[in-house]
Amino acid sequence: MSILLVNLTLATMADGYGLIPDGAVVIEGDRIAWVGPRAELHHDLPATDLGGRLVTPALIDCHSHIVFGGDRAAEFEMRLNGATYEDVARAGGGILSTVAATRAASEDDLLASALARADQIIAGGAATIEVKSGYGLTVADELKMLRVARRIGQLRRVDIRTTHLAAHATPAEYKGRADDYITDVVLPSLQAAGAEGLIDAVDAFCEGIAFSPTQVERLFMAARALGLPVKLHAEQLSDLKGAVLAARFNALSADHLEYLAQDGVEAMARAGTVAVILPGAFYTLRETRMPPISALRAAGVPMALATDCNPGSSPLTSLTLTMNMACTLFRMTPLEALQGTTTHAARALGLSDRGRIAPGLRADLAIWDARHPAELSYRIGATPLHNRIFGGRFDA
Ligand code: DI6
Ligand code: FE
Repeated sequence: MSILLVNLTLATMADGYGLIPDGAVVIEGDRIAWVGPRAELHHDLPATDLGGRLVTPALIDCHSHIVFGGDRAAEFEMRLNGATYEDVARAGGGILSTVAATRAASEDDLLASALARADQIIAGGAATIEVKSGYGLTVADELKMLRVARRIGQLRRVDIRTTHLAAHATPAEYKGRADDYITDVVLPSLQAAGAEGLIDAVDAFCEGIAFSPTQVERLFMAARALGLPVKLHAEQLSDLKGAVLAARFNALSADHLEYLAQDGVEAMARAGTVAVILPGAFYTLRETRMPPISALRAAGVPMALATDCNPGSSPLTSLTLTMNMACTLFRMTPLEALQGTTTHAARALGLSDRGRIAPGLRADLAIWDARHPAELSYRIGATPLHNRIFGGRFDA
């Protein structure tokens, strides 16, 4: 089946926005077959007229935790009454309350709540969502989360990439024994999930309240032995040199990075590790330390943006709001913001078949009620999506 799209402004994301004002796109099957100015196209297919709308690559949410049980509205209220994120975590709340709710939930219940979140991200123009485990913290419950994540991709028109994040927190039964937790749960769940083909990458939370660089290194060695790429929650609350460690393992990405220092920036630049910037967590935690955007820009580190959708630090399901926050809070440009949710997000997932509009790539496109890509970052709280093409087919 072939489709010809005309009367549109294209942002191909080749070399900046790669704008083509009166563009055309030919799709064959689930791939893009031709892209360019309408005037250069000689094709006798019936054309679909997009009314002058903007067409970009479909967005990519390259860092999310959308599978979890319960919610944390009560914690939100606690923090507004003065508790810090660490206070909440040390009081057995925080991540661990979500762990209890996730363990108690059936696969079907987890799926239902995750689908609602996925639907919101998709309705904002996404066609690829990365989903992490990390709220089960037993072998069985981590596998349960990963299976639920994979089922989202079977039930919805979205490509799901799954990441093993058993090294997210130490569960109560291993309090003070994080090394034993890694031995008993993190490494065995990695082996089991790898054997079931349930994971595309391996992640950890490297932080004072989570895992040390030495502990993360054990995990990364195991990932390497399985041939799985790594990524890391690094320098979110302090500078433990997680990004330097991640770069040493050629990580796809290091994420958060508010406390990243120059040595980390340089290590990431050398390794080609993407910086995943998560303004939703910065905003929710009322963080004041900004990720070093200018230093990352100067060093040529590609910057991606993601929702980090999770019940504690970023209950956010809009990628365009994420882009707006990155511009307003971090002074990223609208071009950087769109690269961050397309080209660079694809790279943060190790995917070279999407994130741009070019022949041979997946035909995953977002059609917007907008004329210029800056509008996507400029509007606050709008969902300017008009339609989506996923795998070469329109949503509606
Ligand atoms: N950093 C975060 O901000 C989230 N996880 C992480 O490693 C928080 C997860 C949660 O609070 O549930
Ligand atoms: Fe996260």
